[in-house]
Amino acid sequence: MEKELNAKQLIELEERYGAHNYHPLPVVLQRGEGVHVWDVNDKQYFDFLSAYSAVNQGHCHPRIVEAMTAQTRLLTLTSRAFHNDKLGRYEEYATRYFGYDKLLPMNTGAEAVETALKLCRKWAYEKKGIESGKAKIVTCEGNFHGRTISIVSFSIDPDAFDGYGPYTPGFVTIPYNNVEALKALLESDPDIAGFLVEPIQGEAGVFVPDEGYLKACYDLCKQHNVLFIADEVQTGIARTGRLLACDYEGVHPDILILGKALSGGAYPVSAVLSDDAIMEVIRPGQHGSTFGGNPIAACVAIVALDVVKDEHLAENAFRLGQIFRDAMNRLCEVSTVASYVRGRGLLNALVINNDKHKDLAWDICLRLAENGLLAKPTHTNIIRFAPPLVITEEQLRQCIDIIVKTVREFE
Ligand code: IF1
Repeated sequence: MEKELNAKQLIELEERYGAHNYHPLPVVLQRGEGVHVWDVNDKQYFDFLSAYSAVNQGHCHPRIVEAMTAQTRLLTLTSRAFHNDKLGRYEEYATRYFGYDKLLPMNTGAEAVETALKLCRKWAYEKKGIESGKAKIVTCEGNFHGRTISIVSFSIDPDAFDGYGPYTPGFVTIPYNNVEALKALLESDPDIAGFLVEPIQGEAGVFVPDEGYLKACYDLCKQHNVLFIADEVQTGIARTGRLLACDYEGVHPDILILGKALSGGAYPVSAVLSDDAIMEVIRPGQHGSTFGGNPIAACVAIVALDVVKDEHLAENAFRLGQIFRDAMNRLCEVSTVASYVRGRGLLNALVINNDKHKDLAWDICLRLAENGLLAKPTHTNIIRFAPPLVITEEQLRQCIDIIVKTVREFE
């Protein structure tokens, strides 16, 4: 039997033997179920981060765990050197679910973003006729699409790119939520192959663009034969109150990128979806990964998507998100600490006024943890609140009370 270690000792192990690429809250979790997680001292918390929107279906959803466990006992991995009896079923299910001809299975969100970039470039050379090596992909200031060298090459956040040069060329960055900037670029540069965008910028602090922004950009892309590529790794799978955040504007991306909650947080599963005219430019041996399309991922993703529909998670996120933002707006009206709230569905952020005390948001999150709710700041003064979408109205109202009570302690 392993020696019992307390929270402090477990944190010390990570400090001693683990790379210091994160600065976690001093909470050591050991169990999760639905909207709750428990630490090693058996203290219960409401999880308001959901592993950055990977656990939309709730921690350890029984149907997802069962599907994963059953397949794990049968066949875990064959590589794509051979077929397996689950991949085709998953590809059929997911392409019908989202309305595309084809799915390319990967594992992490960044891998799926990289796959979409490669697909876009290859399509540009083989179908649009851009000169080989000249394709450019437009990205937005404030973007977050993962941590690979090519992806951080188009980040504007020094924490993301500093020290990782030389950078991958072929990207043009324009302001987010600015249709005119995209219009001017597409009218002036014939070598633009694609436009990569988060329908809501999560990491930047839950920036919801103006109504009509996505549709206007999509229309411009159509006019200029440029691929509209939506990164819905964080905003997808019902998080924002619709199945996809693009659904709010009736936009059907040319390339759709999914990850995180595609597996309900049980297993790394990501995917790129597109139609034949685009997907066919990648032929055997031109892209892949060891784990991409493995039978566990296939089984988990089917059930994770089923749960979203069966448990009406998008509708729940839409309705409870409105209750949450109304409550936070009422708090902001009377608070000197909470400035304003923004978001859609159950992807929300509370902007903290940290003029007097730079680390106020961090201190509020520490106190929230003491009060039984886990959340973490992004960009110093923004606290993201994103519970699992299975949360009930009663639980949400309990959490609103915890947040209001905690913030008022700092007035
Ligand atoms: C971290 C936040 C960060 C993503 C979007 C692709 C990816 C992500 C829109 C890559 C990943 C994660 C990464 C994690 C923290 C979290 C995150 F935005 F969600 F808050 F970093 F900004 N597209 N986001 O949000 O997916 O490769 O991670 O599976 O890196 O600290 P991944």
